[in-house]
Amino acid sequence: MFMPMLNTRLRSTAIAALMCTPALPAAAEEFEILMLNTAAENAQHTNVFAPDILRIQLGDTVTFIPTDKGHNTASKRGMIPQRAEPWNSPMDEKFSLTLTVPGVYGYICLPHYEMGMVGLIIVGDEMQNLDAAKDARQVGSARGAFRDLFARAEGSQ
Ligand SMILES: [Cu+2]
Repeated sequence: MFMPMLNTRLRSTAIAALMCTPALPAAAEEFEILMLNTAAENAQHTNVFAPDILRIQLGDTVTFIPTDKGHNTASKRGMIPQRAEPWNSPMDEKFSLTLTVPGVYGYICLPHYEMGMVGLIIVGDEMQNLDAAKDARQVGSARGAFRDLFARAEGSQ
């Protein structure tokens, strides 16, 4: 007799607590980018970041994972928003970034940049520095690799 009443009361307390929760902005999320010797879906595609395009919200954290050896991650000069901090991670180490400036971030693997090991992180909904990032000077296979990433990023807006 007593127990069902208690349960009912607990349940309504929980519902009341849910209803009183103010609308907060979505909590910051965590993402991972793998540094790989070969792409999972195509063994011909060597030295890749996976995913090579990542869309996140302001304040989210991205961790680069050294799944395979011989890679790092570094922001590319001219390819990050003006107030954003550049980065250059140690080789073969896990490396986390919390991105708090909206825009496009172009980054590279230093040893494999000219072979086209590059990636894009898009923070927020507006790619305010897109034109500047597209105009950045590239060398070797990085030129085509970034062109492909920008085309895909703009195509999936
Ligand atoms: Cu690499």
